Amino acid sequence: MNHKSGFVNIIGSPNVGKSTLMNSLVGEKLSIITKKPQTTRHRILGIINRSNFQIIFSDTPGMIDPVYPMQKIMMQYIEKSLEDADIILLTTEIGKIEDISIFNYIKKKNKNVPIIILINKIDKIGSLYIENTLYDAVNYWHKLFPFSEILPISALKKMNQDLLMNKIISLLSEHPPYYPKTYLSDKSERFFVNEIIREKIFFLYKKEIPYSVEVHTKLFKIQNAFIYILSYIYVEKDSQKGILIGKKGNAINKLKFISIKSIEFFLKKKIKLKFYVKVCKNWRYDYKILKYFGY
Ligand SMILES: Nc1nc2c(ncn2[C@@H]2O[C@H](COP(=O)(O)OP(=O)(O)OP(=O)(O)O)[C@@H](O)[C@H]2O)c(=O)[nH]1
Ligand SMILES: [Mg+2]
Repeated sequence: MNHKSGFVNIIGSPNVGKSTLMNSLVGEKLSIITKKPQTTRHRILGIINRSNFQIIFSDTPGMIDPVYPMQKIMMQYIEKSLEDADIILLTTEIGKIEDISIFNYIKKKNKNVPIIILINKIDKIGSLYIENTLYDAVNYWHKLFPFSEILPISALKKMNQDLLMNKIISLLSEHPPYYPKTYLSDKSERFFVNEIIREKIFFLYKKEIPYSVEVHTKLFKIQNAFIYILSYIYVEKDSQKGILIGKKGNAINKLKFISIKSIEFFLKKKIKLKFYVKVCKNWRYDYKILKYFGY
């Protein structure tokens, strides 16, 4: 057979660079990336297919103590990822003080699956003004996970990426591919459109707006040279609707402009994009609505 395959699940606190890492490993921009925490809300698969192996990476939301139903569902994705992993890439970032309870939880849940500790963002070391930063971090992680390999990386600058890939391949078991060899992800084009628009909302709007927004693409129709896309943008309050649209529609026009560029780049096709902004009160707290949104 000589074919390896397995699930390599990326887990860690918010904002440590999990999505950046998955995109970099897969070589495609599948997950959205922003400077703000709690960007990723779903489990997103990114698949590498080669003749002799298939690696199924999972990007997951950042681990937090969940407060409202959407966050509770996000944490269920992590729980599932801990359960079905063949390898766990436990990701942290240099200089970060982590919440130990999270790691005790991972240890408790882990069923003897190899954990590789990734200390990300080591490209920042020079600018952190902390002596022995990396040395201290490795020591710290070694005490917490004495049987785990620890690898300093930079997802952004692709530092130690080959080393990581070789390590992953060496740990994978022989298995036929789990997915057809042409698959890149488990998510639909509509999902990626929603995510790209959400990324632009994180980029353009401040404070609670990005966290109060959900994007739901209702129409995705290929016709002649174009894809016609209608996306609903849901906010939680009337006041947020006003902010999203902006004076004379300035803000939403800007959002549309930058969204079109990115969606066309992703789909490699010209699109016609239309937005509807709707108020959906407290959607983050309503399990029925969350289900409708695909959570
Ligand atoms: N300097 C540096 N920045 C990085 C690196 N990796 C990620 N970042 C930055 O860290 C921020 C968060 O990156 P993400 O990939 O969105 O982090 P995440 O862990 O997926 O975040 P959540 O989805 O919110 O849990 C972004 O501004 C990235 O550009 C790295 O290796 N070096
Ligand atoms: Mg992410």
